[in-house]
Order: sequence, then structure tokens, then C-alpha cells
Amino acid sequence: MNKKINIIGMGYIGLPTALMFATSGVKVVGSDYNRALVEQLNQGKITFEESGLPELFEHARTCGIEFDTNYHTTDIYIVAVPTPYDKVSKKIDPVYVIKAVRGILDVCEVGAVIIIESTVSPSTIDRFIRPVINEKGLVIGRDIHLAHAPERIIPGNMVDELKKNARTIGVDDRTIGERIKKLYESFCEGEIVITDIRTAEMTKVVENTYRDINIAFANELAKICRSDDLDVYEIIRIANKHPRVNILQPGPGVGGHCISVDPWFLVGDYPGLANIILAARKINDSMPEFVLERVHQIMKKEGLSDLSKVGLYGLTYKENVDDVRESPTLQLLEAMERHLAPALKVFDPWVSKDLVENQYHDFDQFLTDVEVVVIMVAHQHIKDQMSKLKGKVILDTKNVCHLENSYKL
Ligand code: SAJ
Repeated sequence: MNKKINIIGMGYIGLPTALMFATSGVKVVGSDYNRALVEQLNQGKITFEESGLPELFEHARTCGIEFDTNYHTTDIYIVAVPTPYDKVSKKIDPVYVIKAVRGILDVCEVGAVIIIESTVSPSTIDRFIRPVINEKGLVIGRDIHLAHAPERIIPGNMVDELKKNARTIGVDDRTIGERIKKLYESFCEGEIVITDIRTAEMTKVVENTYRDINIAFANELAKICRSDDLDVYEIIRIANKHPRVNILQPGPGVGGHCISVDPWFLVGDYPGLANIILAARKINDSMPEFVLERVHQIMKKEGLSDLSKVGLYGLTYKENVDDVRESPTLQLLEAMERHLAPALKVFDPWVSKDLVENQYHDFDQFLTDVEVVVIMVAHQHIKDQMSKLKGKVILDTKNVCHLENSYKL
């Protein structure tokens, strides 16, 4: 059995994964270059909100998990750092993964295994990671073993999905794959498939792209139905009763650091070939502006014109999480800024930091100050107190409000 693993990157994926290993009998060091974050973890304070995470964190601490800004000498490393993409070329920027691998090579022993969990586009490991190892005069397969084991967990249900989801492990050498499989089996109850590295890279990006395309289809249907006065939700509900149809839900756009990002890797890497994928991205990216158009239509119909009386409920990229990355509300506010329109009022019970202009931290005050409420995110918080919206003009982009005066996408 492996003695100790070092997980690099204590963010949304690295931290829950580290906690899961630590509570399953594996000795774990979680490393992150962010000193403040490491200090916070060492003081016993969790760094983001996620259901079941505080309990898991407490348990992991009793199991002796360590957090450090340095990398440790161990026989297995897991890299879970962000992989941003270049906004213009749409290509992945593997800078953080490269940096992590360089840091590992500085401390690791011969025979160490480096597992990349961060999402990377097909061939990133061949093009960027193998050369970093070769540069050091190390032979892959002899001195260092490489693997790609992309994460699949969904924010909001991470702890459960870490246990239950099937996983993919891409490796050059099956015996190493079996060793890694055994390690993940310390907590993962789902099927673990061993394949090669490029297949694992592609599969991960394909999974998120599939979901993006399905959501884009729902969003396109929402636009079509709006133009012809049809109820898109009713149509999707009935269509989904067909045994081979499963259309997702329309909404104000697609955010988060996964689904709104990964398909761009395919668009950037396969120009001219990734056509549906590109169309889907454009449709989903058009939704925040579609919401603005709907606000305009509804205000006109209601005889309202004062934009300062419009409030956006929700700033996160989806319900019941505190993550605002690429969120549709941020996209909408940016679109307004581009058009030199004044910023709308915003409230989100999950966001305590001041991130945008006109942001409220008191729900009741927010409601007092607005006449039109646009529901951008269906947090449980609003579902539980929907009646407070009585008397407001409502644009419900998530189909959760059944009050009078509520309009849909
Ligand atoms: N959304 C819709 N309609 C839907 C479902 C989602 O508009 O019917 C929107 C959400 O509101 C959100 C965005 O899509 O803005 C993405 O949310 P999500 O819940 O679909 O997915 P993520 O980004 O939180 O997590 C995804 C998951 N991938 C898949 O389901 C294929 C997760 O399993 C991955 O681990 C994660 O990406 C990742 O890290 O790659």
C-alpha cells in the first residue's frame, strides 16, 4: 500500500479529494502555494461552502491530514490545480499544471507517480508535461510514471459523488493503472476504468461538452418557444417522457469553471471540425443578453422604465454554491457595462464579499428597493421565501416561481 500522497492544489477539487483520501486510511499532505489558504486550513477553518464538507474536514483532521505550502517527498502526487484558457485563442493554458509538475520533480523520488486530475485538453500531457519531465533527464515509465485521472464531481453534491461516481484513469502502463485504481478504491465505490492518457483527456472534455450542447438545445428551444408563444417547460417535460429523450433545462446562461470552459478547448484545438460545439457555446453565451431583452420587453409591457428598480437575485453560477466563476449574472452585468447601461441591483445570500456595484447583503432591503426581480439562480433560500416576492414584477429564468406577475424566459 502507498505510504503517503501529496495533493497539489487545495481548491474546489483538491481539498475534497484530499479529505476523502485522508478519511479512508491514506496519509495525505495537501499543498497549495497560497499561504493564507494553507494557514486557514491549518487553523481548522474550511475555505468554501459545500454540503457535507465541514464534517469531512473535521474527520480528516482527526486522521492527521497535513496542509503545507511546500511539496513533500512521497511516492504518489495528485495535481488538482486550475487550467484556465486563453480568451482569444480558446486554447488551454497549462501554466499551473506545468508549475506543479516542476515543483514535484524538485522533491520526488525515483519511481514516483504523478496523477493529473486537473481537466486538460487532448494531448496536453504529451505536448507540455512529458517535455518538462524529459528536460530533467528523467525517463517516463522508469523514473517517473504519469497518469491522468480527471475529476467528475459536481459542486453541490461533491462528497457523495466522490464516493459513487465512476472514474477514468489514463496511463501508459497498465500495472501503474492498477496501482492507482487500488488507491482510488480506498474511497471510490464506482467503476474505475483504465485507459490511455489521451483517451482520458478527451473523455473528460467530451463529458462536459455533451452537457453544454444539451443545455444549449434547451436554451434554443426556449427562444423558439418564446417567439411562438409556447411553453418550453411543458414541452420539455412531455418530451422527456419518451424513453430515449432527456433534454436539460433552459436558464440564464451557463457558468462555472467547467461546462462553460472545456468545450472551448475542442473549438480551439479542432478549428473547422468542432461545429455543433461552437454553436452550443454561442447559444449558451447569448443567454444573459436574452435575459436583458426579456427584462426590456416585460418592463415595456408593465409600463416601467426605471432601471434602478430592477434587481437580480443570484450571483453564483448555479444554485446552493458560493462559486461565482463565469456566472450568468456576471456575464449579464458585463454586457450592460459594454452598453454603458447603469449597473442593476444584485443580491445573493451565498455571496458575502462585495463583488459588484449595487450589491445588497440584506434580502429585505433589496426587495424594498426594487420593483422588478429577475431570478437568475434558484437557491433554496428564495424557494423557501417566494411569497416575499408577491407584488413584484418577476422574471423567473429558472422556472421556480408560480406567483402572479411572474414571467418566464
Ligand atoms: N445548467 C442549465 N441547465 C441545466 C443544468 C445546468 O442551465 O439543466 C447550468 C447551471 O445553472 C450552471 C451550468 O449549467 O450555470 C453548469 O452547471 P452544472 O451543474 O451542469 O455543472 P458544473 O459545472 O457544476 O459541473 C460539471 C459536471 N459535469 C457534467 O455533469 C458532465 C461535473 O460532473 C464535473 O465534474 C464538473 O463540471 C467539472 O469539474 O468538470
